[in-house]
Amino acid sequence: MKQSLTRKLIESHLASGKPVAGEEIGLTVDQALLTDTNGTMAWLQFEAMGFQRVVPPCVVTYIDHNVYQVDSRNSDDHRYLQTAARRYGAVFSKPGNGICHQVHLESFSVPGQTLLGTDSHTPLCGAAGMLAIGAGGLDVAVAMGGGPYPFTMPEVVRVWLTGELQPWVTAKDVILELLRRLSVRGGTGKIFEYAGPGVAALSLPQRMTLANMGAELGLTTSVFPSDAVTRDYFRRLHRKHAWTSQAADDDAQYDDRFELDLAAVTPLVALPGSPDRVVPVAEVEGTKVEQVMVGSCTNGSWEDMWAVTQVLQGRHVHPDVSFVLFPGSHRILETMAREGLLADLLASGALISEPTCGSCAGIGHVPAAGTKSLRAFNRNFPGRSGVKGDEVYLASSVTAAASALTGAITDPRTAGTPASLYLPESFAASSAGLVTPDGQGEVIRGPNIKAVPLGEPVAERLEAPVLLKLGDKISTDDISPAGAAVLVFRSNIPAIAEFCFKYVDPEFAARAKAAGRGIVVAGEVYGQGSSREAAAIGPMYLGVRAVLAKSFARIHRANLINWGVVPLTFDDPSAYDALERDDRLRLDGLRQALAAGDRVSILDTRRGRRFSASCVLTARERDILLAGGLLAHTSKGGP
Ligand code: MIC
Ligand code: SF4
Repeated sequence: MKQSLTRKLIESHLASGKPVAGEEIGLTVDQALLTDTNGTMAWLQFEAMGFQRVVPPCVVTYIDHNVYQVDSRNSDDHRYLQTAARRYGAVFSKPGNGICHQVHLESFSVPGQTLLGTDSHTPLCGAAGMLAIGAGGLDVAVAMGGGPYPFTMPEVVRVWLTGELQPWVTAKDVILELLRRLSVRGGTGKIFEYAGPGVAALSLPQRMTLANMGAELGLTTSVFPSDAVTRDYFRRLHRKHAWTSQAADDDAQYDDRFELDLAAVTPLVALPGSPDRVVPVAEVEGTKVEQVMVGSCTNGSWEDMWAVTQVLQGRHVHPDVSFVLFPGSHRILETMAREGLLADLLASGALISEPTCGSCAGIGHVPAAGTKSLRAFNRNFPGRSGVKGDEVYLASSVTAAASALTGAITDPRTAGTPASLYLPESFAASSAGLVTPDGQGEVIRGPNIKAVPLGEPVAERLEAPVLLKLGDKISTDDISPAGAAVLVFRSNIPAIAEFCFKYVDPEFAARAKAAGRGIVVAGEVYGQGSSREAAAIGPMYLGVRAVLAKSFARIHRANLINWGVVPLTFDDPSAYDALERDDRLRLDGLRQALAAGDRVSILDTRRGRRFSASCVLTARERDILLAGGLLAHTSKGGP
């Protein structure tokens, strides 16, 4: 059978199962990537499972989110991560060396290999012909110990690109166009494989933007061929040796396919609240913005920094605007210095940050209350910028730069004729930010590192109140917020649990603790967005034993199971309408039903109504869930 590239990558790494859409498969992991948010827990879990050394040939642990050492807590985590990496055999990427995805592509990506990361934007490396998937920390910890990564085989969709991008239109506009058409649910259970003549016209950073922000569509990942464009970029990165050609067979089979004409895409903007509230820039043109940011793992490439410089050169940032650039990596920042971009940017009044996630995760540059921020980032879930009621618009880096000059959202096509892309011959840079391990030293746990809690085995019968009733599209940012004050507690579950649903309902943590056991009710795609495990462990720690939703996002559902929280789906979505906060639900025979694969019967004791919900589990998931999560399961002798 003629094969898609995705299928080739999966079949060459298949550890178990049949790669049939909807069936669980296990994938051998060649590379793993950890951050300083989910990564700390992943290392603690790796240790708790008794592993002595990482098995995959390439494991890299990054300090990129919680970089600022405003007090000793982040530094505690950094020291733990650095000493654990050294001891157990992982490369350590120092604070300020760059955002994990950008650095990983530049320094470690290998076309044809698999990558598992603790971060939802791990698919960025799919731009270089890898199969790169984001997962919860526990799944990555198991993979670091040599275990395969279990997941449901997605449908493989061919996205056939034709045409070429028009001047001032970028890959960011293309992914916004896909979000406009398909919504944040549109990629659920799917992998997008890009193909067609339009791919050859996309630079590697443009492919990175598309692969990266496929996470916002809910895709398992995105895959690009590794071709002459990839090879040329690898040469400039001095990594020609790592390049191989990766391509689908002609006439390969796909589960679905659609076409997109790049020439028809225009500059777009996502309105505050969700990356899929997309409109043409003309609809919001003139909206005053007080803050403009360019960077993140979506728009922190050389190409973004260069394009912004072209727009700003010889002009000044508007007096009412704070304009900040976050280069994606130290290598890019160093190249910007060598190639003379920095002087022009500084002269125009731009602020240059260290290469970190920075304000993308709500760390620093929090907008003033009641003001608008325009960001060439990837997410604008409510409150993510660090302030309740924020108004964050998403756009391309050139739309952002044009708007920084005027102080209002501006169509970049007003900026004249763009220069054609300049790529430096060499992205040579110092490798001082990457520390290779020697298997030595003690692992140091400072006072901010707390023990990993264990889940409880699922009870035969659960009786508990509805602690919260939520609507559709609840993101992990809603469940466990981003922001400096919260992220600092990523290795301290008792402390981070206090922030659960803080912006949605500040009384949630107190109410959950008082109830002892609780259930959360929600609508569609519960847990979309970040892979953050704290959004499963925090509620579990507060006593949440089940989430009853219309549907779940992939990574969050896996995280709930890994921590022993039952993800139940309404059999009849109209049962959702009848439920209210504080209803008391009784789930008789819950354990029995999960074990037998039966529907779960639920009695709303306050109203005397009965309805049913399902939790379709693979045998592996069922064993883990019933045991109270993966750690509880492994400590009982499970895999
Ligand atoms: C995000 O963009 O939301 C984060 C912060 O990078 C998260 C990771 C985390 O919360 O640890 C993600 O995307 O998975
Ligand atoms: Fe960092 Fe933002 Fe990318 Fe998450 S989305 S990895 S916070 S830059």
